Amino acid sequence: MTFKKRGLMGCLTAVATIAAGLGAAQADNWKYAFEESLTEVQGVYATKFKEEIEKNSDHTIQLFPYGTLGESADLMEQTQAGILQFVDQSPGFTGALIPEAQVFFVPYLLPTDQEHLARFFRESKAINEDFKGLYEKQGLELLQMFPEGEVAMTTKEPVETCADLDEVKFRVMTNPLLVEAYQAFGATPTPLPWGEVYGSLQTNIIQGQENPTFYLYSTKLYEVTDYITYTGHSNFTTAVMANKEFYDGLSDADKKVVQDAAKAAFEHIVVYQQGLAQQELEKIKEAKPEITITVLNEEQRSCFKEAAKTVEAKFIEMTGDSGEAILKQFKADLEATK
Ligand code: 6CS
Repeated sequence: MTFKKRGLMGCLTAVATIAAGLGAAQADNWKYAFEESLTEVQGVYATKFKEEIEKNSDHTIQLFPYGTLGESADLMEQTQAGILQFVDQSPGFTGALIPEAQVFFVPYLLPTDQEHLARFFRESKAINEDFKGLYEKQGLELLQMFPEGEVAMTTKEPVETCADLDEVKFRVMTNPLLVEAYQAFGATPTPLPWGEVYGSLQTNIIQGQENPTFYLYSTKLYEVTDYITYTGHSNFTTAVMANKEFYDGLSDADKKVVQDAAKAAFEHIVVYQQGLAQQELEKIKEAKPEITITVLNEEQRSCFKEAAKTVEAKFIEMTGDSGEAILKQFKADLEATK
């Protein structure tokens, strides 16, 4: 081989090496923040998502549970700025950003039956198609929405009807429609970030709040309230999303890995939650035997159901045609997945 030939071969080898390098996926570390601890529902979802991504790609996921990067509003800012690649944020905190996501706070819209809910979240056009466009407008790629369980009210005094909420300062997430809902229920709604809830109950700044049963136990809310009341008016929903610019920049193969991981984590979380509320309620009773747990009957629920009509009208007033279309699709999807 002449020197000239060896030179050409060398060049070709170098070009081939660079080309192979470009073709191979780069292993990245992606940051994913959520609003709960690692062992709570959002944490269990995030852990499964991480496992799936790391099993099916060279990428790694770094998880940031609640408290490590600030409150929910901070997590959203960091995701929109591209500091975080993934975030789990409940529509309870996304209301001002995506008003249509407040549809989850129209009372008695979602069923309490967990199997029906799972089918709805899996198959709903509103959830899986319509909401995607609304999140996109805010620089977010919606990956998955999922339920976290029926919401219960916890208070310092018994609640058997709307009249019992009179003069009760009731903490809600920072969501305008949730404020409307508790106003319609007769309470004095008090929007607060999560970090202020336990202390505000302890110091009597507020006298009530709502959350799913597992969270009442894991965050020890039963220590600072004496009554747990199931009115059946709401199911806690959350949403996992990616920064859109980041997501759009992924290869098709990586997009598939992300989508598949989101779906696998959804199926995992549905099974994980079977019986969870009842189990955690038993633990609350064990920790605080004197707690009063009440499931309101139909008659007791009637004033809350009546109030729901006002809240639904308010939702349409706040969101216009776009919200009305989502609401209509929601109802159709709920009917279709019964
Ligand atoms: O009430 C809240 O603010 C919180 N509740 C739950 C179930 N998850 C996170 C959220 O911050």
